[in-house]
Amino acid sequence: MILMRFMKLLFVLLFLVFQAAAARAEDGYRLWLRYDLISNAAQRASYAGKLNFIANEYEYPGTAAAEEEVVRALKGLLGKEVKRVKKAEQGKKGIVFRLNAQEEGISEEGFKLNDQGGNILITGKTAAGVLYGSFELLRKIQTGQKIEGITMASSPKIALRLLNHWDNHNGTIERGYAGQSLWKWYELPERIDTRYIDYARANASIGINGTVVNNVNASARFLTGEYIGKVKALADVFRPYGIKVYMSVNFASPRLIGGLKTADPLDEQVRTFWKNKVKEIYTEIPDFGGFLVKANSEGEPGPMDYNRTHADGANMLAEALKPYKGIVMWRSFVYAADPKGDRFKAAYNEFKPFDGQFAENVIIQVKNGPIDFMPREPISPLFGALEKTPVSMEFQLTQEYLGWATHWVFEAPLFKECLDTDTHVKGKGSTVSKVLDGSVYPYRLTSMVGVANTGSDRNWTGHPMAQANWYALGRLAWDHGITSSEIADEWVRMSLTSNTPAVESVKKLMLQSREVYVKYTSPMGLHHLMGEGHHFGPEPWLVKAPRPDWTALYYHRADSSGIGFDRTKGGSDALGQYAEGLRKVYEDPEKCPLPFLMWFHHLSWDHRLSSGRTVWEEIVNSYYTGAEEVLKMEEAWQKVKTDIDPEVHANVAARFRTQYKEAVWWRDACVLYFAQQSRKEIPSGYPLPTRTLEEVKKLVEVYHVR
Ligand code: GCW
Repeated sequence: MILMRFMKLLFVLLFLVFQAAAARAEDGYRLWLRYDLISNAAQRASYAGKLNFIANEYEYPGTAAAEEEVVRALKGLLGKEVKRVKKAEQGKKGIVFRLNAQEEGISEEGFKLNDQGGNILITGKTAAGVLYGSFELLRKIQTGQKIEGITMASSPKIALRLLNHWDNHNGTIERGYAGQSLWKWYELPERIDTRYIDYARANASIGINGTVVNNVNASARFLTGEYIGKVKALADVFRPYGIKVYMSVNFASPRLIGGLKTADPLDEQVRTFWKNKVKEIYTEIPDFGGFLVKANSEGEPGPMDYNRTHADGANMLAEALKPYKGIVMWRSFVYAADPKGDRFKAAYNEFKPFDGQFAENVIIQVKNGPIDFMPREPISPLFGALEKTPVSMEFQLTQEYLGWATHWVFEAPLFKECLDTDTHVKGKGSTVSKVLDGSVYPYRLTSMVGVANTGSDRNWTGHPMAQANWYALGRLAWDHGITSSEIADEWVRMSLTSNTPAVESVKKLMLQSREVYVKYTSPMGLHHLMGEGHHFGPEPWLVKAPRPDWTALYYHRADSSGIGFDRTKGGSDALGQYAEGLRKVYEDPEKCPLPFLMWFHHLSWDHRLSSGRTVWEEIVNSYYTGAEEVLKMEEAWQKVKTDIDPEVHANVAARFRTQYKEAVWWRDACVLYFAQQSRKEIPSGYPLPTRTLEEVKKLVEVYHVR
């Protein structure tokens, strides 16, 4: 009898434990759209009282996705089925959709949220506007904000808000650290993975309205009928979520798949090839967005192979796309191998002369910095330099140079640092944001893109915290005025916890994470110190590579006399590419902000800085404190353990251990190498590395990245 009772009790206990585990089990798949039951009963009841129905009187075309999302979200958050009705119910409160093409005060994709006699009215000029308004309302509920009396209008500041996937047809992802490609090309077009829908929902929730599905190092295969059919299948899934598809194209396609002998953009047959191709695409995908092109860069074909210009190439494609309102996104990431030159200057030099010569449906896509997604770069001088040609911002979400998927780097502060930089091209206040949104020059097209960090990993981004970078890109493309802290706040509340002290702790970690990474990898503006090819870990000693500007020495120029790249007038004069106001910020080594110093100046190791330390001391201090701060971050993470789902918590905790190990690797490598170059000792007070430089150099083999 007693045994029976005991067994029963044990059973009940086990059941409860399992249930609790199931309720909490979180693998990160749901991203920031978790929609778990609001745990505060009073708050839940308060929302529930205001959200009894969703009225969609005319079943406005295209609003089904929004309606389904609201129903699904409220079911989770409030634990109740919200009724779908035609007309607002008398005596009850609910949500009302309104689509009004004539609505004033918002743009095509904008929305209004208004409390109207207790009902929440979501107004859009288009179905996309209603969708974005719905997600905004849900975000307010997810983050515990008041919806009573709400009155707001919001329109995106940037028109084209895109992800760029560097996904290949064989399922691999260039610089992808979260598994294989999301796109299962071998299953398409017949089988639609439900994940494509969740991908679209996630994007729509942050306002992303386009996706380039394939790598800029493009296979011509994507332009075959077979692949156009596969891309069409994706386009059909994404359309209800306001997302257009775009493709990267290989400039040599007329030769590679068109049976022509040339891809010369001025050749009539080549032009006809592209016109026919574009027609074929639009027959399948009537709202196709356009082409992204990496031409004459890192071995990719381009118009210069035929002694033509970027403008010739871009305009030829633009002409083919124009009848369908398609666009060309032509990348400025070009740099000829010039051992005597400065790669910093290449893009500006190649594109500035063509300002005004590009067709009206061409936009030049520029990476945030002049080199290549380094942990910290000054802005590309092309921002503000092209007056008559629209310029787009390309950020990198995938952490190629930011520690892959094991280092926690919240990128919003990096994005904001760049967006808030004043180009001074039209006097004070001509920030990069204002250049991009067309308020400095009246650009016909505006765009901001992120190189995606998504992959087939269950949690999408490998590092669970890297989801926040995807989130940040969307939010900033919609409104570059939001702060990093606001973005972090929303994201943490929706993705991790609503317990305010824990939210604050995690936010703090997020907001410091990028600076910490910079400290232990690239202090004071040192750049391009990473391993060759794989771009992982430190290799400051790299002096030989297929191209001089792929070595580290090219950039840091460290020898016994000093360190840093002189880009002043006396050096490469890259600073001459900035407007005077910005040039002045960096030009004087005594006034140049320390985080950018080595980008612009070559200084002696003993040069005394505003911090009171010498250059050498500052560098050493940065590497040591950066690595130590990783440990402190890890400790702070342990303190929020009870507030975070155990699976996610353990995942991040484990990645911290890798991050620390690699931070110490960076520290030892750089400190030992620069000690050798400078012939200086590591100042007292810092523990000496326990290994020699030669030992550290071998570590890259241990990590199996070669
Ligand atoms: O950062 C470099 C990457 C390449 C990439 C290139 C580019 C897609 O190492 O992998 O190629 O930039 O942006 O084109």
